[in-house]
Amino acid sequence: MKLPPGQRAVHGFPRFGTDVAHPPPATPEGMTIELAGELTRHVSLAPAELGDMPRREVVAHLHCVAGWSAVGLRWEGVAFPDVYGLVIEPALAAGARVRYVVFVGLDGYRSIVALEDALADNVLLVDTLDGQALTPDHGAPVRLVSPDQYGFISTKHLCRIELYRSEPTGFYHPTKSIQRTLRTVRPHRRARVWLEERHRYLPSWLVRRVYRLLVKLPAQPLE
Ligand SMILES: Nc1nc2c(c(=O)[nH]1)N[C@H]1C(S)=C(S)[C@@H](COP(=O)(O)O)O[C@H]1N2
Ligand SMILES: [Mo]
Repeated sequence: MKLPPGQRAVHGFPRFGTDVAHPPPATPEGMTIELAGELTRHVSLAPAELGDMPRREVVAHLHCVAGWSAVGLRWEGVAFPDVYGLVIEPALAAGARVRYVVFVGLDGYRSIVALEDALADNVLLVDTLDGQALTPDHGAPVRLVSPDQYGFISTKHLCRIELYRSEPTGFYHPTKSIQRTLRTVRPHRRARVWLEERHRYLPSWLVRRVYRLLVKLPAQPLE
């Protein structure tokens, strides 16, 4: 199995978000995914509505920037380009030039994604993993999955999608101490796994070593 540079496959699919120290957030009754920014009207998407949209299946690995990969995950949901075309574009302000999309989770996590990456055809809003409803551990009720980018892009427990013209300055993590670290060791703007775009200013060979020292693999390596 060929993995992107510096990645090791592990057995199974451990929960390995930056949220691993906390229980996953409960889904509020009647929760919807709110859309915001650059829009002319209020738009939201209920998780159940994904069932009525064109469905897609993508089999992919999930690559955490810390160097491990969960392999062969069968995600199902709606392609983000379809959500964009069917739900977002019709509500965009005239002349709106969206260049970044922010995906916010119920735990306050935010990932910042260049529009061109969000519109790749294997990027999905996922509600089903390996044929079962997404579990709380892996992002219930709906998460983003962007297989060609590091896992930190793939926001779990998605509750809000924000559209911006220029790169937003917000940070990824709700926890202050992690925010401080990320202000120095900025996540890469594109985060493409095959190009090993881990962090913005640090060389990947260094980041790789630091992660290997600091972050224990969450499961046994496959090989
Ligand atoms: N809401 C939310 N989404 C998140 C995170 C998080 O802490 N909160 N962590 C990210 C990171 S760093 C990774 S590697 C993946 C891991 O997905 P998993 O927890 O389903 O294994 O989720 C991403 N999405
Ligand atoms: Mo991660």
